[in-house]
Amino acid sequence: MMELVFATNNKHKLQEASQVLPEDLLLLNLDDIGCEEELAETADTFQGNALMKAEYVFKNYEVACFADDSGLEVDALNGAPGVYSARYAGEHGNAEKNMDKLLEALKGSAHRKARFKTVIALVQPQGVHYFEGSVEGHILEEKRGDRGFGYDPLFVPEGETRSFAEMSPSEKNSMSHRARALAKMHEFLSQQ
Ligand code: ITT
Repeated sequence: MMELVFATNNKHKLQEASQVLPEDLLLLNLDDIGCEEELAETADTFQGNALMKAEYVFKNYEVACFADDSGLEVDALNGAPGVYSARYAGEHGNAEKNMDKLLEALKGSAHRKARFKTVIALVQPQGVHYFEGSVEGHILEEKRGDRGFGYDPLFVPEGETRSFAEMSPSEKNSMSHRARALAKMHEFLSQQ
C-alpha cells in the first residue's frame, strides 16, 4: 500500500483528507513520523508555502509527502486575507478573532463574494506536483454553525443556504476547495 505523509499541523485538514482519500492510500501524519516542529510558511503565495511545508518534511524525513496551503479570498478586500488567512488578526490560527476582523472589514458592505482556495504540493522522489481546488461563495453577516474550522461559520458556498460550519463533514467534503484538490492528487497518484 502506498504511504503518504500529510505535512500539516492542522488536525481539521487531516480529518478532511482522511475522509476524502480512499483506503488504498495509507495517510500518515507528522506524529507518525516523529516530526514535532511547527512547519514554516514564509512565502507569499499558496504555492510557495505549500512547497515549503512539503519540502521540509521530504528533505528531513525522507518520505513522500504533500502539504496544503489555503485561504479565503474576499473580492471586496482585493483578495485579502488570502495567503495570510491563518493570521489575519495577528495571532496564527485564532479563528474567532480572524472572523471578527473579517466581519468588521465588510461591515455595511453588500458586496460579499469570496472563495476558498487550496494549493497542494506533492513531493516525491520523482519530483514536485501541484493540485489546486477552489469553491465560490459569499460571506455571511454573522457566524453560523459550529462544525468545521477557520472561517467556516462565515462562508456559504454558491447554491447553498447553509455555511460550511452548518454542514456535516461529508457535505463539506462534497464541495470544498480542499476535497477538490485532494481528488485531483488522488487521480494523479492512481495513474502513476
Ligand atoms: P498548516 O499550515 O500546518 O497546514 P494552517 O492552519 O496554518 O495549517 P494554512 O497556513 O494553509 O494552514 O492556513 C489556512 C487558513 O485558511 C486556516 O487557518 C483557515 O483560517 C483558513 N482556511 C483554509 N481552509 C479552510 C476551510 O476549509 N475552512 C475554513 N477556513 C479555512
